[in-house]
Amino acid sequence: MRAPARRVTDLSRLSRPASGAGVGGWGLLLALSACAPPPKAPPTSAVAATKIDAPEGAVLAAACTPTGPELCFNAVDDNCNGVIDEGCGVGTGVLQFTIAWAESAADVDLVVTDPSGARPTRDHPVTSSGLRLDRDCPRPKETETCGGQNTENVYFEGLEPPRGRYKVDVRLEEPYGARLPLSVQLSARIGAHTYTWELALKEKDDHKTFEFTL
Ligand SMILES: [Ca+2]
Ligand SMILES: [Ca+2]
Ligand SMILES: [Ca+2]
Repeated sequence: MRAPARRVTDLSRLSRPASGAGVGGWGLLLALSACAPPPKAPPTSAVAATKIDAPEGAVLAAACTPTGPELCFNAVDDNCNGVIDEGCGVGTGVLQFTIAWAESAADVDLVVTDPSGARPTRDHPVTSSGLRLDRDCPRPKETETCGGQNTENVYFEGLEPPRGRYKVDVRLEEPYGARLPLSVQLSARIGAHTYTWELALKEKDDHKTFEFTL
């Protein structure tokens, strides 16, 4: 992947007039200021993960195999376009993390922690950095937003996620009698790359963690 070209203007190279500069010097500076283009927003730099620590015992799906049209709420990029569960009303961005599991009774939690240690929760669904907890199921029918599926989704709302270490934790909150080990699909979209793992959670509070650095 090629990083977009960066245009950097080093303002420190523009020399200031000496204190004794004459009117001509100031006039030149004013003329330069009048012609200078307005300051631009910084370019959106490439978002790519380094130092990836995969979940223990999980196997990374090395290549995406298109299996047909995108299916909703299965945490799989079925059509291999790099976006997970698009067209399903699920939020996505330069960072997106999605889990799904088939055993309907169990409750699994997806907890994403940003480099400052902040994490979106049900009570505070957006961190100050812009990570949003977008789907959080299962939950009571009246507040359910997952079409009856077991899925959770967290994504970054802006274009420039903070740099540093991220932690993505998948925890079996409560099996509620589900068959164990519980199989959970985890997909992570980081910039132009999508990673998919199949996790096996053995008992209540068992969890798998995936870490990376931006
Ligand atoms: Ca897709
Ligand atoms: Ca899908
Ligand atoms: Ca949950």
